[in-house]
Amino acid sequence: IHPTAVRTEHAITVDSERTVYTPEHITAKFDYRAAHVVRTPEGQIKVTPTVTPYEFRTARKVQKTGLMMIGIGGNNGTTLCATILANRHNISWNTKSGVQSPNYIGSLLRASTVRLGTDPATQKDVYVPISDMLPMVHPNDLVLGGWDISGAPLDAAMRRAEVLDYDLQRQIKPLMALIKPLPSIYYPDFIAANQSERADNLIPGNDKQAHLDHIRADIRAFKQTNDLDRVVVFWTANTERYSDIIPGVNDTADNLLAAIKSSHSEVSPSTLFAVAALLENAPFVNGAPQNTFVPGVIQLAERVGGFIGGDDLKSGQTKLKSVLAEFLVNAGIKPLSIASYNHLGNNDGHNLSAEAQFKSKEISKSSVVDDMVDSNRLLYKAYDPNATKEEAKNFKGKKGEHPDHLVVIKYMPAVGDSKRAIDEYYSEILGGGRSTINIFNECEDSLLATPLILDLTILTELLTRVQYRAPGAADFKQLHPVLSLLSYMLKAPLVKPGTDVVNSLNRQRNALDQFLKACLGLDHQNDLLLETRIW
Ligand code: NAI
Ligand code: DG6
Repeated sequence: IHPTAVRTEHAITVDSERTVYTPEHITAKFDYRAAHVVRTPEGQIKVTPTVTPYEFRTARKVQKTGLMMIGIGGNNGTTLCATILANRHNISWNTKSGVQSPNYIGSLLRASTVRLGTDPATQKDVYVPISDMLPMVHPNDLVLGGWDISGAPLDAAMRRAEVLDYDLQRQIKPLMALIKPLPSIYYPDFIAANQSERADNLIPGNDKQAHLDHIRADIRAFKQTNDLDRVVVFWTANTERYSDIIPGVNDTADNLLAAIKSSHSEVSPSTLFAVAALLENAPFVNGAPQNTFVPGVIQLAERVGGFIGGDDLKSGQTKLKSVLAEFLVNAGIKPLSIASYNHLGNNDGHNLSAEAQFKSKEISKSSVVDDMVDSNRLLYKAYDPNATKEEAKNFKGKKGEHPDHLVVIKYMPAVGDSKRAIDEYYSEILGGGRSTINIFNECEDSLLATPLILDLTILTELLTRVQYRAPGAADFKQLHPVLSLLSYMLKAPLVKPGTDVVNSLNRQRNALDQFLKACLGLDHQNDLLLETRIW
């Protein structure tokens, strides 16, 4: 499905000798200010401010971009395609409460703003859409395609998903019918057995090398047929079970490529897609929780200079948790337990009703408070091998003291895509007191997830066009292959090996804002608001 034209507009210009515009690039000097913190043997903390001058260079031409989704026939895939088509063709629809126009609400890039600075005349803050910060793909311009083990064309798949209003489905049906999922790879062992009845659109055989070659050819053909500059490959298929990490099989890039050649049983479909994408110079994003990015994939990405991002879309319950847990810990309140239940009735819920697939989701949903707990050793004791039994009674192994954290997901067909999530935060307050916060959150799962897929795709395309030059370096370089700047939209962010994960939603958002500003040579506009504090 083709968009009509590729846009070129870009609204913001920075007026500074440190930011240079040419027809091809925006090049900006940026001083990265940080601090080195050292604990002396006497227990003192010594802080040394640091300033490192970097340069960022962003190619101005937005690439004509295709989005190839694995699982395009699922709830997310069909909702995303219908949303883009409705926006592109300006299709409004009747609902019981009136006429609804298409929009991109829920997209950080298309529906949220960033504070640029202050208007000197009015002293008022000036906010702009994030999408105006740098040239970015407009979602309406994405060329859509992908694979599904279910061969239903997207009009039928959309009906099966039961997400969109009838009147939208009715109008969009002819356009959706034009999108037919490409046959895909199905290794039944990796997803729930209850998915087998929809698996009717398969690449034949069991030869994993042949499967890899097939997927690579699909990506090349899609790129060529649609005359694309860039393809982003996106896993929005069923959650898989974790793959075992086996030395000699998936621990290095070479071992993984050899394991594919010998059709080793532990190479999952998602890992195979990731390898295919990397070998075709297509960034790969994992919207589900399984460990697609086995060490061999990360090494391959580093070797070929490809881009990867993941894992698992952070849409509702976990997004709220990454705000609330931080709020409590930063307020000096100590969560003792977090209990998260949800039930849902869509096909994702059906797949997650199997133990191994639930386990993958449980892991990604559980890791989200770890860094907040680690940040406050006043409230939570660090692991100490010499602690007494009494002192260590709340230790969760090497994690040290940590709140109890329970995640439960149940399949409830009747509620369809409308997920019900219940959370209890039980915390210690002053003098041994207790505070309990209960949250009941009801949301249409795929309507929250779809804008995240768009944001991840659009940011990924942008990040392929940004290069940096470190002090003293002769040339500009691309960013590290692991795109941790995508963390805001992801439950268990993949980060550069050896670096820490940041789960706090506020910090993730700040990092993104600051990065976009750095590309324009703007210092981060912080909340000091000095002019409002002084005479
Ligand atoms: P879904 O079950 O409706 O769609 C998944 C699609 O993947 C199905 O059409 C299925 O036939 C297809 N599929 C399975 N294995 C495949 C393979 N090897 N190759 C190609 N297609 C394959 O699920 P939904 O709701 O669209 O979610 C998709 C994924 O995103 C799930 O893994 C889910 O856990 C994850 N996710 C969803 C969120 C949401 O709010 N909807 C949020 C966070 C993550
Ligand atoms: C139930 O937890 C199904 C899941 O796929 C979630 O809907 C999805 O992962 C979104 O999770 P959260 O925690 O961000 O709402």
